[in-house]
Amino acid sequence: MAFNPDFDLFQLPEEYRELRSAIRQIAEEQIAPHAAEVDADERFPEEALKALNESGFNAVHVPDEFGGQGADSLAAVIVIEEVARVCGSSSLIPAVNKLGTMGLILAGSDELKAKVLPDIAEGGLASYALTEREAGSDAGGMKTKAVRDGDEWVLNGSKCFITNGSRATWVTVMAVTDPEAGSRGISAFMVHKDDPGFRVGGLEHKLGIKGSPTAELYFEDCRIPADRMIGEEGTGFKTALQTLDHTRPTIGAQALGIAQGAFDAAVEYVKERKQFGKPIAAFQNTQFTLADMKMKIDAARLMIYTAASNAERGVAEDGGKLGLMAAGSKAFASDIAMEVTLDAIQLLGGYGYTRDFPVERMMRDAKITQIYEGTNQICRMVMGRQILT
Ligand code: COS
Repeated sequence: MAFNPDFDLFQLPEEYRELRSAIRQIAEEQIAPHAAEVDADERFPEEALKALNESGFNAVHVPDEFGGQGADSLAAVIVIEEVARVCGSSSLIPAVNKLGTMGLILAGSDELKAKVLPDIAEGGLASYALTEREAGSDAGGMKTKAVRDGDEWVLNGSKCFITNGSRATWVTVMAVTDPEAGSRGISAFMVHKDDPGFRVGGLEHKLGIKGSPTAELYFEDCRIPADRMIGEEGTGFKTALQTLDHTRPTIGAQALGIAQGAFDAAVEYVKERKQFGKPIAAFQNTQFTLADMKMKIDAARLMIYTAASNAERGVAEDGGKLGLMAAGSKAFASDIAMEVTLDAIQLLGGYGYTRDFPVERMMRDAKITQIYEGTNQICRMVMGRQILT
C-alpha cells in the first residue's frame, strides 16, 4: 500500500501531482536499481546524478533567470522525498544543491548569482561549509578566517562533515572576517573548487548515506575575488541560519521519503510472508504496527509541506516564524523516520536485518537525519526560543 497522494493528503494542485509522478518514475527506474550497490560499495550514485541532471530534477529551486526551473519549496521537497524513498544517498543531490546555493539566492548579488547558479542548474554540485571540528552545534564558534587583501579575500582554516564536499563545483563557506565581533563578524563566500588554496581532505566512513561523500575541506591561503562575498561583510552567520530555515524541511523530506520507502517495503513483505499458516499481515500486531507507521508518516508529510509552503507565503524570516516550523518538521520527520525504519526491520524479522532487503539500509540512512542540519536537540532549542518570543 504505497502512499497515494489522491487520498492520503489534502489535494495538491495538479502541477505538484504531475511532478511527483515524473520524479517517482525516474527514481524507480533509474535510481532504485543501484541503491543497494551504491550503499554496499560506498560509491557516489553516478546513475542518480545523471538521471537527475538529464531530467532537470537536480536543482529545481534555481530561479529561471539563472538557468533553473524556478520551482517553489514545495516542489523541491517533493523531489527530495521521492528520491529518498528509493535511495537516501541520491536524495542528497537535490537537497544539498539547495543548501549550497540558498544563502546566495537569499542574500547574494545578481552578478554572483549569474556566476554560480547556471553551473548548478547545468549539473554541477553545490555544498555548504559551516561546520568545523570544534564548531558543530555552536556554529558561531568557527575559526576559519578570511582576511581582505586588496581586491581579494584570503581564506585559511578547515571545514568538516561537508556533504558532497569532494564533488562540489561551488561551496558556500562561512568564515570569520572580524574576530572581535562574535557572530556579527562572520561573512559568507562562494568558493570554487579550482580556486587556488582550496583542497579536499579525507572522507568520513559512515553508518549510512554511504553514497554521499562527507568531506573535510581545507583553505590554505585560498584566494578569491572580493565580489565572491555573499551580501555584506558581517552578515554571513545570519545568512547561514536563514539558509537552514529554508532547508531544514528538505532534510525532513529526505527523512519522510526514507520512512515511506521502509513502510512500502514492509507492507509488501507482510502480505507475502507466511507463518502459522497465514500471511503475517493477518495478525493484529502487524496491522497495528502498520497503522502506527502510517499515522506518523502522514503527520510528518503535513508538517513538511506546511513548512516548505511557509517560505512561499512570506512567513517572517530573520529569526521569525519560518524557522519554527522548519526546525519542527525536520525534527519530527527524522524522529519518526527512525521509528518507522526500525518497525519495518522488526516486521521483516531476520530478513529485515540482512542486506537482501532495503530496510536495514533505510534505517542506517534515517539516523543521520536526526543529526545534520541541526541536531534534533538544536532544532527543539530553535523552536523553544521562537515559541517564547
Ligand atoms: N535567521 C536569521 N538570523 C538569525 C536566526 C535566523 N534563523 N537565528 C538567529 N539569528 C541571528 C540572531 O538574531 C543574532 O543576531 P544579532 O547578533 O544581530 O542579535 C545572531 O543570529 C546570533 O544568534 P544567536 O545569539 O541566537 O546565536 P547562538 O550562537 O546562540 O545560536 C544556533 C545559534 C544554536 C541556533 C545556531 O548556531 C544553530 O542553528 N546551530 C546549529 C548549526 C547547524 O544546524 N549545523 C548544521 C550545519 S548543516 S549540516
